[in-house]
Amino acid sequence: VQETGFTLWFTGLSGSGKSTIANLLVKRFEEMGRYVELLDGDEVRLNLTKDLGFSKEDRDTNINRIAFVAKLLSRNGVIAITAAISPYSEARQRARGQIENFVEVYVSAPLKVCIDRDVKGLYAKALAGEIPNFTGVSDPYEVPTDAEIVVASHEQTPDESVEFILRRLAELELLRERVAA
Ligand code: ADX
Repeated sequence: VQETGFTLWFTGLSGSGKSTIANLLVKRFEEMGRYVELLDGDEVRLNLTKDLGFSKEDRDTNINRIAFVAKLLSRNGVIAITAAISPYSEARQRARGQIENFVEVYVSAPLKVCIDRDVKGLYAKALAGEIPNFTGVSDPYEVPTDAEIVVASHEQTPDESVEFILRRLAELELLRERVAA
């Protein structure tokens, strides 16, 4: 029996914790014996979308390509997890429209928290004007209004976010059994 595939579409500012939570989820799904593939923003940009920059047009193309791959995977029983900023709601809506079991996960963290974390040191550069069109600083981030799941990464640990997401997926009947917290 093939399991139900779905796409967990993470969205959130750079440094909000998308990749951290997504990587923990990959482990959990593997432990459940599921096929899972993570399309992480940075890794995708090194491969599938190496030709793209950060204009709105390029970001939209980036999202469209990720959505296409996620669609192919999840319709074959795989859990596809995407973790790109995906700042534009229209592009996210397009992805939602073409993927059957689409679950949007908004990792909400105030910009100030992401700036303070500055995991990659990019906010400092963006604030100094060294990186143009930086999301949250000099480029928009359109906050999701219809995300199935919202996790506040400044108010809970990554593990707590993971448990919350797994519970929500059980409620949405995308995971067969309820996972104990
Ligand atoms: S998206 O907008 O197209 O979804 P994506 O997640 O692939 O973005 O890439 C974002 C990552 O690229 C950031 O986490 C950061 O490491 C890096 N980056 C480089 N330049 C920018 C920029 N101008 N805006 C946002 N992120 C940038």
